[in-house]
Amino acid sequence: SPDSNGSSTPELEKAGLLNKTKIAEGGRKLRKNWNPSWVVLVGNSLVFFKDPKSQTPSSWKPGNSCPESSVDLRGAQLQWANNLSSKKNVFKLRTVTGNEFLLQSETDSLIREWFNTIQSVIDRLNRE
Ligand code: I3S
Repeated sequence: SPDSNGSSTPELEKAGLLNKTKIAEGGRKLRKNWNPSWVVLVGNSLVFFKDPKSQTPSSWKPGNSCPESSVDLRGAQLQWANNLSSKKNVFKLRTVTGNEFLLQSETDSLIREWFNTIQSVIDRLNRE
């Protein structure tokens, strides 16, 4: 919806620290490289930031750091993927372009919240 500047600011749905690895690019398998990532769900996108050290969910503002990459959630698929890792609490996100990411947290409730929130955005986009 239009903000006070008259422009449209997408809603910040969620932000937090997750472990992330990209496992495919355009359908081509990649070698895993797990790293902590500051993950922000805003509008129709999941945005990944490096250097999450100084971040907290309440202090994060769009524009105060440079995104590493961004994922369009339209048509994306989400599934639990504990079969794809020795880590617990892993899910896989696959984009329409065939990019695949694993996201993980040691905290059960936290990863479930992320899964449900991302799925609800995907569902909303599927209804549009
Ligand atoms: O699925 P994989 O190949 O067993 O994944 C593990 C490896 O990628 C490993 O890296 P190297 O093979 O370069 O040493 C990573 O360090 C592990 O974290 C990967 O497995 P997990 O189970 O953590 O997703």
